[in-house]
Amino acid sequence: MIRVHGRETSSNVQPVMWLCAELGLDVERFDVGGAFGGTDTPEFLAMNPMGKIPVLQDGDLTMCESQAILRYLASEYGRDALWHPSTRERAVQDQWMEWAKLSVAAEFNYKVFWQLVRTPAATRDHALVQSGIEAVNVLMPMADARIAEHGWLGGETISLADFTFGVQLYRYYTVDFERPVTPNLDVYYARLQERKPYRTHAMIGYESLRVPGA
Ligand SMILES: N[C@@H](CCC(=O)N[C@@H](CS)C(=O)NCC(=O)O)C(=O)O
Repeated sequence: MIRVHGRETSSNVQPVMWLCAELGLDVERFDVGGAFGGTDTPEFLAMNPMGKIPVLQDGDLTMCESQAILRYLASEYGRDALWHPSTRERAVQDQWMEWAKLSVAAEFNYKVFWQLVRTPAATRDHALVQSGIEAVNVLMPMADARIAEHGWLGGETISLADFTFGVQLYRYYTVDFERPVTPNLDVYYARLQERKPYRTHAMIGYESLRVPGA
């Protein structure tokens, strides 16, 4: 039995839970982090000295960092296409997986979403929101073009790149701001929603994260 430590509202926990469900793995998840607390106990810090979620336990393996966890799970339990056995094919999947984290999540999640939902309007950094939106206006059309050409972000089949990227789309499409026109991305998001594991683990409401006055 795999154990995942982390609240379901965490955008770093969600891709891990979504992947576990897609792979049919038996998982027990523990509510840790945010309002649940528990990330500063000696027991938790022994698992992750950074005090961050998610933490994965699989037998005698304990690890953190969501991207590394996804790679581990796909390598250990995955179907080939998710994390391709060919180095060259995998390199492209990996590139887009990192792009989704280091560009899309950094700009959308940590600037737009964080400021609009997790920061009171009175202390909101409007310049930061604007810079995030400007970046999103470049990044999402890039994803749109990539999906139009290949069907999925990492290539012709669903891969880990789609887990890192796709998990951000529920927030992206539901937070109130003006989005660029991306017809192929819209269809891709609709396709993701046909997958039960995606609906269950990536479409998690975030009202419990909203701060008063946001
Ligand atoms: N690079 C790490 C980032 C982990 C991270 O920042 N997790 C956040 C939640 S999304 C966290 O632990 N925040 C403190 C908390 O929820 O209490 C990863 O990808 O796993």
